[in-house]
Amino acid sequence: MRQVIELARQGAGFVSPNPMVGCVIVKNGKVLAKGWHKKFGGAHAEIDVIRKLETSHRPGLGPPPEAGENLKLGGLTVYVNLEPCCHYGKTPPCVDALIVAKPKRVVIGMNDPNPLVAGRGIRRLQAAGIAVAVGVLRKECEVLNETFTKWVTTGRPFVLLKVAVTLDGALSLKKGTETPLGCPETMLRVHRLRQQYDAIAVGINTVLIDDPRLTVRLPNRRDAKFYVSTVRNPMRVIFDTRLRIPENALLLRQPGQTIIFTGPRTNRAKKQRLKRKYPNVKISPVRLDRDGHLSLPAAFSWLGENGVASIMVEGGAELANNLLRQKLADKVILIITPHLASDPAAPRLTPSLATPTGVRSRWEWIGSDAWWTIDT
Ligand code: AOF
Ligand code: ZN
Repeated sequence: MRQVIELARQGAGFVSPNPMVGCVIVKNGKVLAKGWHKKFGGAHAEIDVIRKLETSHRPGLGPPPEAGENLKLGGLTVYVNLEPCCHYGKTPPCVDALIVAKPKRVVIGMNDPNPLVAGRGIRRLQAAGIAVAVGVLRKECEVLNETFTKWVTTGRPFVLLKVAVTLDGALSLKKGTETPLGCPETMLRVHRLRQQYDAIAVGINTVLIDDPRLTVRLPNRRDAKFYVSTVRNPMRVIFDTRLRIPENALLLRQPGQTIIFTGPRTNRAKKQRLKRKYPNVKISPVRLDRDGHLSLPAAFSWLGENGVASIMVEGGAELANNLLRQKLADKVILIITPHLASDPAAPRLTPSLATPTGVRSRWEWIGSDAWWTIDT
C-alpha cells in the first residue's frame, strides 16, 4: 500500500478534481504491474495497471478491447488506495473490469467518499465472489486525498491558509510593507505546494504591496535555476472588492488563468479594459457579507462548481483573519521566520487559533524557518 500511495502521488497536480489513485497487482508477494491515474479524464489506476498486465500477456497484440478480458488474474491480489468506482463517469466503472479479470483479493486503503460510489464498489466486488479488505493504511490514504474528500462531499474546495510571520507574530516587518521572506528552503517548498493546489489566492493589498506573480517556479534539474512552470500553473484568485488591481500587475501577465472576485458596482470601463487586454483573466462578481467583505463562502462555492478542489490562500492579513474568523480554513501553515518586526502597528493574526495537539498539529524545521502545520 505504501508503494500504491507513492504511485498515486505522481498524479499530484494533474488529476484534480479527481483523487490521486495508484494500483499494483501482486502474485506470491511479487509485484507484477504498477499503474496510477495520470490525468483528469484519463484511465483510472485499476484500468491503467490491468492494461499493462494484459499487454505483457499478449506480446505484440496490445490490450484487448475490454479491459480485463483474456486476463487470468486468478491467484492475484490487487492493491489500490481508493475503493474502485462503480459508476459511469468520464470512464466506465473499474469494478466491471476487476470482475471480468477476477483477482483472488482486492486490498483497499479507503472508501470512495464520492456519493456515487460510497461503499457500492466494495459490495459489487464482494457480490462477484472477490475477497475484499478495506482500511489498509487508511489514515495515510485519507491524508493523500484530503482535498478530493472535502470537495466531493461539500462542493467547496479544501482551503489551506499559509502565512509567514515574524518571531513576534507580525505578518510584515512594518505596516504596509512586504511579507517577511522565507529562507530558500521555504520558498522551494512553497512552490512545490503551489504546484499541488488547484488555485492560489491573495487579497488585493498583497497585490498592491508585493506585486506577486503567483506562479510555480521550480529549479531545473540541470542548472538549478528557477523557472516558471510550463507544465502547470494553478489558477490565481484575487479578492478585490473595489477592483483596485493595477492594470499592469505582474500576476496578470503570467501563464495560466486568473480569477478576480469583486463586489457589485465596480468600475465598468476598467473591467472591460482588463478583459480586452488579458484573455486569461476572468472577473467574477460576488455578494458582500454583513461586514462589507466579499463573501468567502460564495466565492468558494463558485470555485468548487468550477472544478477547483483545493485552494492555498497566501495572504494578506485581512484575508487570513477573515478566513480564521469564519473558520473556513481546513489546514493552516504558519511559517515562523527569524525576523523581528520593528513596528507595533504591523498587521497580525487576530482571531484566536485553537491549538490542537498530537497528530493534528506538527512542527518541522525547513531551513532556518519553523513550519507549524495545523489540521483545523
Ligand atoms: C477509481 N480509480 O483511479 C479514480 C477514481 O469522471 P471519472 O470517470 O474520471 O470518475 C471520477 C470519479 O471516480 C471520482 O470522483 C472518484 O469517485 C473516482 N475516482 N476511482 O476507481 C481511480 N481516479
Ligand atoms: Zn474507476
